Amino acid sequence: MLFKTNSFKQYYQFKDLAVLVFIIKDQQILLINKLRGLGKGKINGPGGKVEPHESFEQAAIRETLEEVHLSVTNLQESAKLGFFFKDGYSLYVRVFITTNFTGTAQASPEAIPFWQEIQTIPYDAMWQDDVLWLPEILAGNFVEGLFWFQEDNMLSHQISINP
Ligand code: 6U4
Repeated sequence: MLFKTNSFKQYYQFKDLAVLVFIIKDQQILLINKLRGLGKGKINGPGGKVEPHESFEQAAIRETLEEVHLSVTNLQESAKLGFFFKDGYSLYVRVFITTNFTGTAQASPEAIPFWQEIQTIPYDAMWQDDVLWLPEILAGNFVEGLFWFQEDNMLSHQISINP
């Protein structure tokens, strides 16, 4: 499948499609300790791969419910990210932000959720790219980014930030 990243005006092919969801409440953000899958052991937002015949938004709602038992609505698409790994794996991720949810965050076999002050997001425990784009989308900007990784190490990146 091919996707166009508008700012970079090139086509790329991705092995998998995925989503990330960041829920904001007052000055806090819902983060997870990821217990399995890609990025196991890191802190991230709820998310995961898009299933066949599912939209990105449907995947975002499903993954958030499965991983932290919260029902989210009014998802705002905030970033489109492409990740290319040296071993040939590639992942296209759409990132959503919302302030609308119901329920109480609860752990699952995939994630331990916790509320974190936005001012003290633990970027050192997250994927290396997160510090480049998460502050931007939290400030209301839209981000498109391409990132090249060797396992956990970011080798290079291109990023476009749009108000
Ligand atoms: P399985 O076990 O395949 O069902 P699933 O939850 O569907 O798991 P998972 O967790 O492997 O899929 O999906 C990948 C997740 O990792 C997505 O939420 C995006 C996230 N991710 C991968 N690379 C990332 C990176 N460099 N920066 C980032 N999130 C990344 O912030």
